[in-house]
Amino acid sequence: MINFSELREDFPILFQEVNDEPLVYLDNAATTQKPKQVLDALRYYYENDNANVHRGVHTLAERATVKYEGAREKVRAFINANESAEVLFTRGTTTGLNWLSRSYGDAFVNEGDEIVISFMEHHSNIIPWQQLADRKGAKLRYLSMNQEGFIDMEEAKQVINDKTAIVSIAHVSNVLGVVNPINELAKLAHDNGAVMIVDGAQSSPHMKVDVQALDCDFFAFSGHKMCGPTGIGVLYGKRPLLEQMEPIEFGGEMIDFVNLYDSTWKELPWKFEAGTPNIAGAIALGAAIDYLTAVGMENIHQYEQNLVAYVLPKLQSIDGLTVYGPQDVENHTGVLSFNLEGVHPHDLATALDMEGVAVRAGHHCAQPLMKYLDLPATARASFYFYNTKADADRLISALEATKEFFKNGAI
Ligand code: 7TS
Repeated sequence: MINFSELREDFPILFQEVNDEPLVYLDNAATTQKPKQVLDALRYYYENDNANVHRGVHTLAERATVKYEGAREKVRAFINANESAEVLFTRGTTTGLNWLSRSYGDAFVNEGDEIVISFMEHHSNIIPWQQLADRKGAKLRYLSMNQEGFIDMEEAKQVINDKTAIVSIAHVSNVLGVVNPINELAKLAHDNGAVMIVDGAQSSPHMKVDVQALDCDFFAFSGHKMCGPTGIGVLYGKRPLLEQMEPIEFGGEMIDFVNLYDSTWKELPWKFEAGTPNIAGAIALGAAIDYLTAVGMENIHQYEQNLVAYVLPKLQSIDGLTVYGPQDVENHTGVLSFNLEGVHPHDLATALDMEGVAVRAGHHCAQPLMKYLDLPATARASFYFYNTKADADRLISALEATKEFFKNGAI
């Protein structure tokens, strides 16, 4: 049995006061905090092994290379990729999706082809496809969903058709907390000769991801949302697709031979990793994966679902408060967006911050979703495994206090 309240001790940043109150950090969808084990791995690397990878024959270069490639193998196991050559290190989800738009999109999407996304996508999974559609004369199409955020799969069967070249969907929405049916969408994509791309930014930190079981062709995620450092992320792709794709950055590290007027590339995965990579970031991401794996992704998921079961009904019972996304615990992950009647979400987030409770307010980089739901913005509390029921209680009491304050202020 994992004692989750003991895990909290691994996160030094959580033990501080904000506005004279103990911090309650509920902005985990934006970025998560880092355990000592990850911070130690970063420091250890720079104090003991720091060297450039893949070029030196000296001992430190060898050690750095072994650790960097070891981190790639950890990622492979974490997402159950077939081989570590299918794991490309990036800066994060945004970079992975932009690479796909440029590398896969420019080569394989033609005029008149269709690219299918949904109304709930993060801007990172919208703009690269708008740009690709513009470059190629392709058409961008949106899957719609119901009020609770469930994609309309009957409509999806029409929208995804033989014109579709790419389907790119978030595994978990960063606003609605809903889990999307990737398997079914992948089947529709494949039946129509399209590739399935998954934006895994909000799923990889919280649940077991198996890219082979999902049957996606590409899967992008960010280290900083899963206890790793900023500036490191992963793009997974199936080997036959990556083999056919051209790199989008050129320079050192990614070449085999450079002649005067042409060059050849290294094999996978290195042909995509031009320049000195984020070696320390990759190694620290490996440490984050070790940490998460030791806790167990199933345990993390279960623990978070228990927290949602505790907090969702409490939120729903606050008069004047609307929670968006699925209304039942089973379908709602630990991302909870809401509005309190008569209080702008920014004022709400500021009032909660006065009580030491950190939540995000705004459009959450999902402006088309806000438009679709006819909302200017929402407040969002997003939980991770180091949050507790006591944190949930603090959120609820701060919300009650804010409500009272604004009610009385209005009189
Ligand atoms: N996709 C989704 C679903 C996300 O939630 C985010 C970041 C990204 C892509 C981009 O990730 P990045 O690491 O490349 O920036 N989401 C959020 C958020 O909800 N609040 O701040 C960042």
